[in-house]
Amino acid sequence: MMHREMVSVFVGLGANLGNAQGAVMQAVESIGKLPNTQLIQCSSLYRSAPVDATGPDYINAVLHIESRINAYDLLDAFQDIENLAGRARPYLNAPRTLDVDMLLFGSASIDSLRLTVPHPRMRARAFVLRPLSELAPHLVSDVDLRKLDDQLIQKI
Ligand code: PH2
Ligand code: MG
Ligand code: MG
Repeated sequence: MMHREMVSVFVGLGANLGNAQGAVMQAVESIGKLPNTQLIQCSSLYRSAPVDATGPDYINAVLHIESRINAYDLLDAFQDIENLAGRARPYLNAPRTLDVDMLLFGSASIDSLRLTVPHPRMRARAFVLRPLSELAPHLVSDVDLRKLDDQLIQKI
């Protein structure tokens, strides 16, 4: 029988419209119900000022899962979850009810029209690196974190 290997995946969650905290928690629950997928750990929730964007403060978190789903099917599943949360895409970086981003898919480097992994902007964003450093301190250096000290973010 074909049996894909388990891959360690880090997922960025964000929301800044409606019940943002509820949407992030619902996303964790929905991702946990995906087939052939296990929740490993969710970071603390953070409140953060919008970066390269406008609108209300965000609720952000990072989720660690292990999954046998391939990267593109997982991306489809994340987009279904965003759509169920009422995600609209009126313009780039518009305020959103839910954003589910693939940050890391094992050690894979993927650069296609639909998907770029590692996430191209993750190292520039405190709302990704701070929660990621809780789950995987070996993936985030203090130097990386200190460079982002000017970004407003608070653990909640
Ligand atoms: N997501 C963006 C753009 N800016 N800023 C914060 N604080 N949190 C986000 O999740 C976020 C953002 C595009 O996805
Ligand atoms: Mg995003
Ligand atoms: Mg996104």
